[in-house]
Amino acid sequence: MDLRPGDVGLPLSLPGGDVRLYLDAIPEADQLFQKLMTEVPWKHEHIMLFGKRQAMPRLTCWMGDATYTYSGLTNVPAPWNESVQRIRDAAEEFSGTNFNGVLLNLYRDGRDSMGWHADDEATLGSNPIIASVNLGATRRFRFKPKPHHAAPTLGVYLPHASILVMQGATQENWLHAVPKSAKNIAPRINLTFRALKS
Ligand SMILES: O=C(O)CCC(=O)C(=O)O
Ligand SMILES: [Mn+2]
Repeated sequence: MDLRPGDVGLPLSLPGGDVRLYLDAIPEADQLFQKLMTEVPWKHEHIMLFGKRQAMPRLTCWMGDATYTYSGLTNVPAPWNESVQRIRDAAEEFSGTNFNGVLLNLYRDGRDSMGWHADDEATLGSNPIIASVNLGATRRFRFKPKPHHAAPTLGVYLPHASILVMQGATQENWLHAVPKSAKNIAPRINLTFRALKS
């Protein structure tokens, strides 16, 4: 069965959260992946961690209508790119919401990663809807309850052309991460579409 926009998606069992996975949700995903690899102005940013300046373990790009601050980094937006806009159309259809920005991450190989965090910046408002689009290599995505919630950790593999929609109180109750892998993993691009409040 193919899931269509408007379908519920495969719900993940996350108490106090609402997460759904849609498979094969991006038309022409192979081509779009290749285009994003070359067309996006990828940057290798540095952040301050425990008082030390450290290179982020991935390449990033913020695209959207407004400046976005996360992890102490103020990101001036790159202009919308046509391929990203096509992916945004699919993300909007499946999540039933409109987005005005997207954070793109390029995981060059298994050594690239993203640490535990929640997408809970004030500018996203309460109970934000985030549509996370996956292109390229499959990576393991993990959820961990915030300390006051005693629930098991959950891992899900996110394949090429899938969309993971996180909504409801997911960001309030859960952290998520993309761990490093010792395996030889090909590049992966993830796009998290967000709606910033003005
Ligand atoms: O790469 C991913 O699947 C997650 C990215 C993410 O959590 C973020 O950009 O906030
Ligand atoms: Mn996130």
